[in-house]
Amino acid sequence: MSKERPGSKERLGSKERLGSKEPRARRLGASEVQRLPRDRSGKLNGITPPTTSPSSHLFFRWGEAQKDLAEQNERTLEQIGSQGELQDEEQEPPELLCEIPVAQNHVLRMLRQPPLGSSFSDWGPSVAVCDQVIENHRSWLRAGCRVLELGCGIGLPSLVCAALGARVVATDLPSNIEDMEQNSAANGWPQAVWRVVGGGSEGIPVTKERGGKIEKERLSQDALVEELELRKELNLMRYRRLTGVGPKEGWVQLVRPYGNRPLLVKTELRPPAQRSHAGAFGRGTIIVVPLRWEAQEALNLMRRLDDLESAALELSGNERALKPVKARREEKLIPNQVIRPDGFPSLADIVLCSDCVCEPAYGESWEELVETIESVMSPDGIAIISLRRRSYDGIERFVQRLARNLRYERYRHRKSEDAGIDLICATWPGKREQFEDSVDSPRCSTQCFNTAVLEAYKLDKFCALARFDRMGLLNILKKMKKDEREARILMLGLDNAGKTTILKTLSQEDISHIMPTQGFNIKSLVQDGFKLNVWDIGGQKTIRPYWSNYFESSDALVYVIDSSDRRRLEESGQELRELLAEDKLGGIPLLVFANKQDLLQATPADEIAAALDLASISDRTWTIQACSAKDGSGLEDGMQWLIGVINEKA
Ligand SMILES: Nc1nc2c(ncn2[C@@H]2O[C@H](COP(=O)(O)OP(=O)(O)OP(=O)(O)O)[C@@H](O)[C@H]2O)c(=O)[nH]1
Ligand SMILES: [Mg+2]
Repeated sequence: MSKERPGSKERLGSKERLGSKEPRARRLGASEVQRLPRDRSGKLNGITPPTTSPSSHLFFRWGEAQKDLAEQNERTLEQIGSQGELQDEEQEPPELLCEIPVAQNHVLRMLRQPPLGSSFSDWGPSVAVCDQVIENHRSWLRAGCRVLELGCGIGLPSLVCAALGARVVATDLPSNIEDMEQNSAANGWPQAVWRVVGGGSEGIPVTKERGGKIEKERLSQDALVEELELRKELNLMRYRRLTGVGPKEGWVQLVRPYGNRPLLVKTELRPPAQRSHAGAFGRGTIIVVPLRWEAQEALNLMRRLDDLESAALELSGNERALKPVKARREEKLIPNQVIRPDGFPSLADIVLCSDCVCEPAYGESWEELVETIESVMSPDGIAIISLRRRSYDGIERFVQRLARNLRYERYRHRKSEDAGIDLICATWPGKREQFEDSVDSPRCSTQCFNTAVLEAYKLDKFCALARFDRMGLLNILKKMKKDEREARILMLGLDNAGKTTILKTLSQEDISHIMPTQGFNIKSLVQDGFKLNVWDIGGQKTIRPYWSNYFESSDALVYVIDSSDRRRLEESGQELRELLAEDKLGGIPLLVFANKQDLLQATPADEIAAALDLASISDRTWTIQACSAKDGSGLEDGMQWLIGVINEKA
């Protein structure tokens, strides 16, 4: 099985780019390779990087558990062999990989159809992950939880989870994604899906044979179909219907012969998962998507999936299919524990990752791997990670990084009869657990605590925020010992006012791709030897109720107004008045930024001051500063003023 295949070194290179982001995730440089220990003949000593997969097709079949297994296996293998879908004459016979009891009297048989000459043989890490997830989280899978596999390769864990009912997102680098796409398609999770967009209310015409007679029944508008054969030059496609109504299979035209209007368009939508009931088994979904290990990108992916899933549910008219799971999970999360405004994506309940840490092959890409896991793992989710031990593998450093924010259990995987695999199950720490400990502990300096918080909270990661219940967060803020020359600045204002842009401009970061803030951003700005920890909180209406969580221990309030938006001036003034009436913000200096002054229609700062009746504020020092976050004007002046008044107060 494990013949080394020519060219497998090149293939290694493609997985090595997992999470590639200069300079960390990279192949070792020539000089570093030279420094690695070698034997007398000059060969690298003891380094055995993972063999990444050449194509391998995985199938699964349901079977009856009570039947004679040997006989059953033989029959299943024969069935696969006779399908002839993916094999030619010379191909190796299919091979039974594993059997998993999944429901009453049912086993799932995972089979592999190796393409000619394929050498992939290191199943241990994937099997270890499957084992763990099935043993401990089968009910989650069957309830349709969301699973994200990172670096999926040929995707054994993804297929197993989807077969049990989970909504799976299998990800790998763009260059590695083909194997998984083929495996998904071979198992009935089509990846080439089209949606009927033409034909009006009657739908589009279908023929049974190519060029044959038009059927009576049409393919309904919005139906999702799987592409079986595409003949673009003939403007024809053979399809299998996945949702909607109409003939199950047939030929359709892609665009209307006159006028060129499309009748079908390719889509990322997938038919919704069917949840399973006790004793039965469901059928999940698999979406295969390229993903580099990068926190924000992964979070964006989650958001996109939410949209796709709800669109698919709507189209299938089966909106209730997933609601019960969601409702139950959210009920558990909401009461005063976590802050997840509407519009925040549902994160991954289970994150899977097999054999993706090996420094000789992938460099330090584990750093991005951990960041990605942190950004997508739901507050009560779990990450299951298998690690094949190799020389100089970097696994200890990976685990140390993981432990910075996550709690984990680690053990040797014995079931795979392979002593060289570690399994890690990581979760967010329980309420307060980790961070309060670290604040109280003499071993941990404030400095270290600050870094941990900043690490966890960079970007707009609500999943990280969700780790604290309210009290937890407030206690932490109270306990943070403040340096005399350090101040905590709270920056608020309506959505779209320009808060995040101001923060980024002040810290000289790129402002061309700013998204509405879903959680908050913290930045430490150093000015005149003074450190300003600025908290920029999202201003959308759904997030405003959470502003009060951040009032504690603030030294100043910066309130940002979009001067170009006269219509919302009243709303902005109302929010400001409410803030000024808050006890916890009592007496602290107020800086109002009249932002977007670079726009022609901007209202001048003095008019805004008059409209907001700032002159009536008598319980604190305040000022209004005209500024533009776009060109930076006025920002420094505002901050100078702020430092001046905070210093005076101190
Ligand atoms: N012309 C101009 N546009 C600006 C200025 N400041 C911000 N913008 C734009 O206003 C939009 C909103 O900016 P953000 O910084 O995201 O606003 P925000 O207050 O952080 O919004 P939320 O995160 O939703 O609370 C972006 O498109 C910015 O490019 C400015 O000074 N001039
Ligand atoms: Mg913002």
